[in-house]
Amino acid sequence: MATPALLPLSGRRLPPLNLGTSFPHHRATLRLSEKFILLLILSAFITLCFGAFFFLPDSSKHKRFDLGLEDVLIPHVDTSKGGKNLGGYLIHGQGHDEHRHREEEERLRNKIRADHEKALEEAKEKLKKSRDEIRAEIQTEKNKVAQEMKKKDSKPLPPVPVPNLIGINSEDPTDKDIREKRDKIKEMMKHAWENYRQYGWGHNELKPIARKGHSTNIFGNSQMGATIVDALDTLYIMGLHDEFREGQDWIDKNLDFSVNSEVSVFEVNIRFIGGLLAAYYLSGQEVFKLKAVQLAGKLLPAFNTPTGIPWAMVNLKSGVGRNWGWASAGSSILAEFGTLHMEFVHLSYLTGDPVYYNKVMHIRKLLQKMDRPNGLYPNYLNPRTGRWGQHHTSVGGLGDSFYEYLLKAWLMSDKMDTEARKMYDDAIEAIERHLIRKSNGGLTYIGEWKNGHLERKMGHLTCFAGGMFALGADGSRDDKAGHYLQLGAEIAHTCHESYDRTTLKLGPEAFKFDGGLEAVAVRQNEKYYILRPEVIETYWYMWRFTHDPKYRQWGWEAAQAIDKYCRVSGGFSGVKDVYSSSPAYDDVQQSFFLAETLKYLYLLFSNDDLLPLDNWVFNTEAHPLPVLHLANTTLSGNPAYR
Ligand code: DMJ
Repeated sequence: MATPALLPLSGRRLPPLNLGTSFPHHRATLRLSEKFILLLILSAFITLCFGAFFFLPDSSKHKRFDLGLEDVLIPHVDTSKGGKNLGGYLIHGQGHDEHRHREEEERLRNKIRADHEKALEEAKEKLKKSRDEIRAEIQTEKNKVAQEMKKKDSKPLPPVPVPNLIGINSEDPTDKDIREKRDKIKEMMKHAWENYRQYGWGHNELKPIARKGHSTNIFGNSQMGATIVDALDTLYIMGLHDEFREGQDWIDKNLDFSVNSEVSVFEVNIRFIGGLLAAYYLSGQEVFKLKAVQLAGKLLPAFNTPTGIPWAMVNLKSGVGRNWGWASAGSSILAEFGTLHMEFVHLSYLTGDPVYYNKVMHIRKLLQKMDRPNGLYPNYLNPRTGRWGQHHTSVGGLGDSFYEYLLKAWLMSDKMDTEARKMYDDAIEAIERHLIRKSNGGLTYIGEWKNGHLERKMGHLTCFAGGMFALGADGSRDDKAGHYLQLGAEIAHTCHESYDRTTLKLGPEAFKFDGGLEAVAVRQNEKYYILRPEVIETYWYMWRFTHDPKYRQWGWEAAQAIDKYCRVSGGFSGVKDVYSSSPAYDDVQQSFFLAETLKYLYLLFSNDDLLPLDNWVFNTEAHPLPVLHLANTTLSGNPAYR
């Protein structure tokens, strides 16, 4: 018989019983019954071996307990019994006595038993509770987790020197007529806000006729209270402090950016981050700064493209980005990726984190290196290849605020960022050469460069440029301040004409200078007015720089027309045809109506010391941000950078 040491532990490894080949000389001598008995003994032996194997103690289990469970790690300093001392704990195994081992196992078993019994008791208790009680408990747990997360997110940000905040409050205008006009604008703001609060609270915008919430694809499917955030600073400067606090309270309790929603990076930046930052600077309430920083973190994944030019849209939850389907072969848009600078520089300033600043400076450096056809920036840029898309150039939609932000980057840095100023000067020289023309009737207009020729059409959006030229006049190259102020005045005049030549005295979305037509819309789908601010914005800048009373008069005409034709009992609505005496409503109260249109009107009838332009720079959504003294392309205003 083989010795136990040679026995296989598994039947598979037993050599096949080959009586014929291994033992040939015995074959003849063994009878059938003897063979049978031998077989019987062998199989009994194999069975015994199997049994012995299964009854052996499972050493692997002991090993696991010894190394893995703290329960059997006993504080010990005496290694004399052969155990290893690991930081004051004795690991069992080598040389440990049997008795102690069994005690340990017993103790463990008892513990497991006790744990099971406890869990069983708890489950029984749970079952005794009603559904509602269980639900309430789950909710309490959820709230606890949410609170913890909130605490984590609400870490105070590093302190930075507060910029010079001048002109947050101002005296009432002494002129009674002006005071009354200003009060009327304030009343319009109240009407817009109260109806939004009543019918659209928490939604992005309001449908003033249907009296319910409204949203568009720029906000994805989110309900992020765009109107609340966009309106905050207007409420503040109008002295509507109760309304401001309502908004603050909603933001504090409800504004959550961890939503599975695909939003426009540009729109969220100018309306939300711009709005929150302005509210923070005006009111000093930390919650706005924290929310702005949280939201900015959600936008950062949009910059993960091969070139660092951000996607137009990003999913706030997953961070996945993409571009608009309609934009020239998957391109990003100049006015979108080029309108992040002001807000992102402020974010870096306030947080001491250069990440935001680096993102926008990277965009600037990339644009600086690129060839520009005729010195013009095309509206489309492919974020994968870094090449321009279609060669369309516009100072209106798709291009507009890129130019605005070059100028404002310089102003915002207390005129230290001369690189931005140079880019602005170069750009507007090319624009003047190639896009600005005078009509036969003597109206100065800004056309669009499309497919190798100038389209003689100007958008309502382009009208902001009058204010931009005036704002950039001081500090212009070759001291052409007078020239640019004049250009601003001419654009303001043209845009006023586009209002004055309509039935409602409200401007169309786009107007032509072609075939005998001057400053009027031709196509039906260009005749609408959606409560846009650009013309009134230009009036306000021109008023601040010239104090020519015609700008207040033009602003008042526009305010009256809005109140007459856009006001409904549930708020304010856009109109579909400014040439019709009974126009249909579009049933949308845009958030920029509260952020911009009413703010610029209010400022037009306020004293100049309310948000003076030497100390404040308005982002493209009219959110005022203070001037920061920043050395050229550095953040030296923040000690974190010194
Ligand atoms: C606003 O959201 C901003 O002014 C943006 O720059 C373009 N225009 C809309 C309002 O018309």
